[in-house]
Amino acid sequence: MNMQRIETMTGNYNLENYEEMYKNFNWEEVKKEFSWYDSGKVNIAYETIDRHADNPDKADQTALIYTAPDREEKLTFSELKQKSNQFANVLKKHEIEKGDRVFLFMPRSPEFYMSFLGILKVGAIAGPLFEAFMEQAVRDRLEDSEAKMLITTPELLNRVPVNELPNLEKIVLVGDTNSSDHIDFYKEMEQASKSFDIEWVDLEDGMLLHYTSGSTGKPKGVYHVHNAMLQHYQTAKWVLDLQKDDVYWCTADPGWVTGTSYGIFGPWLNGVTNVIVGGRFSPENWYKTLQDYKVSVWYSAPTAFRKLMSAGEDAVKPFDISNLRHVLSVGEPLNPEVIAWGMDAFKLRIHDTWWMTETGAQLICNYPALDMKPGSMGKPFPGITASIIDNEGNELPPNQMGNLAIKAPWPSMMRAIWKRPEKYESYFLNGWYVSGDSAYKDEEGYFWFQGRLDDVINTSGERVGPFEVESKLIEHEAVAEAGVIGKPDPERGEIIKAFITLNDGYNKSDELLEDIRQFVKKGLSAHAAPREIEVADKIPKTRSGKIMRRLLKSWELGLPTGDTSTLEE
Ligand code: 6R9
Repeated sequence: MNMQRIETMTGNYNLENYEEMYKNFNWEEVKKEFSWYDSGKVNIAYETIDRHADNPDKADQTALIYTAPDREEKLTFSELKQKSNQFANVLKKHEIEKGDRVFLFMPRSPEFYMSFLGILKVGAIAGPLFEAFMEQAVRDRLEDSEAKMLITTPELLNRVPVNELPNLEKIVLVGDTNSSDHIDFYKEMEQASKSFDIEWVDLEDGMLLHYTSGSTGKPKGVYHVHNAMLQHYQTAKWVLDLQKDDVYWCTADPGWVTGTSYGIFGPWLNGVTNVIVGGRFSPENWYKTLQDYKVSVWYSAPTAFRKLMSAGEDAVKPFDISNLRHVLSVGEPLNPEVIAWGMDAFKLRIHDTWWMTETGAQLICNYPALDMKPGSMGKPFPGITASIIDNEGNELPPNQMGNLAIKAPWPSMMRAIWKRPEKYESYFLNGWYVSGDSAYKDEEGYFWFQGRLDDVINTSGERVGPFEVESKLIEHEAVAEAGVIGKPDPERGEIIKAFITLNDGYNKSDELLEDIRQFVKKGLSAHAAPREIEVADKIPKTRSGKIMRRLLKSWELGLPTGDTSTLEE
């Protein structure tokens, strides 16, 4: 197979001629697809669910298929409308109002989606959290957002420091509970009316806060508004290529932006049946899901594809996955060898897409009707101007590496970093949004990812800030100082490696290092716990006291150390 270029495969795609459309496209045209174009009344939850529920041709179509080892459930658009209305009524009863932050901390389940949509229907701002988060991670996010309500399960409640969060007035528990202090989800849902008057909001009103990591400071709240629907809708149509009879599966958790933009909005704005899988990953489960639900469009991540790849071709053979017609990837570089494996295993191309929590939706993509160059992220979505710029904000010619930047704004762009205007401003230069990724563009306009320019770690597609891990490490009684880096790993992309120095009286031992690892795992989350910990004599720092992670990385990889003039004595 020619791995330099894989030509487009035959099919009837929503976007037939990318180049043509790129020249002519205008976001204004997309607005006409929505009811608010005439009515002036906007709510993304209405466009996502109710619009289809109110359409006799679509009302009884399955919107959500939930499958987990112990549970299977299907909801039509009409049922999902009613359930989210009921939850919106529960929220109203408990005085949740427009603009309030309501967080969700629970596993994927039908209740998650009812709640999430209910939050949007009252005009409040939803904050989804990974179920894997431990106390510190939960606290940081609820504290910063000043969340008024949390929806969680009785099992997860013990990771919520309820008494230390003065703004957190109410807790909804989903599951068996005898608690009289908290709101019982099932009981209140039963009593709630199935009709609800949606809170109509402005396109620029907030709807979603996703916390994500940078290289410094605590995780930041990336703030998204209802207007993002324009891009969720259009990218799901042209990049995911969603069509009327598709069954779509996005493997991402809604704690990650992919799990909201393309696990909720993209598919449902396009009225497509959406498969949601709970429980743990195993190659057999995944192939069985593709087979049993006749999944036709599948959006996943390199780390998952690499796991399937290492399970071997025999793992896929027992399953009939012939309904699959379009496969996509996001979150980390998609290795050409994974694409080659996909051509073998599925007889399909895996389409890489590039975007970020801050960008709200896909920006640089491979399209079904466009030739693919394996290793390239593809070309900018119509209506998006992408470029490579230098540190002064000047555009660079083809094949020169620099900052991957996007002309601001675009419909789904974040509108703020919660309570940190200066942080928000720091993303922009000369009218460009600067991504923090380095890349180059070739003569044909394909973009090629090169790496992160900051110290953010990407492990199994999860974005982890070294500062958060370092802060946790030094809370351990044995740890004096810590520096954390991403170390290249064939399956996970990167793993987290920590360098630490020990306090007096502590000696290095396997038990101690394991204890430290567990400490981070229990405090933050499993994916933030360092896989490797190395005891060092000293952590290199600049004269101003900043940890020189770049130097740690060079040591680790045996590379030249470069400029060390700012290294402290
Ligand atoms: C949606 C999402 C964003 C960072 C981004 C980049 C990396 C994402 C990628 C990719 C290479 C791709 N990234 N997609 N790197 N190729 N196709 O991933 O959001 O969690 O905020 O991560 O992930 O470094 O800057 P988020």
